[in-house]
Amino acid sequence: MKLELKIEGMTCNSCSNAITKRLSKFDFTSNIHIDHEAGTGVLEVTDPVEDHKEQVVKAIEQIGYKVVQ
Ligand SMILES: [Cu+2]
Repeated sequence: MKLELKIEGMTCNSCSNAITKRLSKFDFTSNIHIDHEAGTGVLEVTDPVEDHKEQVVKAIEQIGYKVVQ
């Protein structure tokens, strides 16, 4: 399922790259597109979606960015 997140705190390419790299480590994510200019993150996660979404949000926040709904 496709997740669309609003992410605060990204200022440049290395921010979006850091998030992409972190989320790629999960085996349930794919097609990760993080855009620092738009402040968005779009990716696919497998079931169970709610659990995986929670892990994605937690991982983004652990590296210093904030997910707003
Ligand atoms: Cu940056």
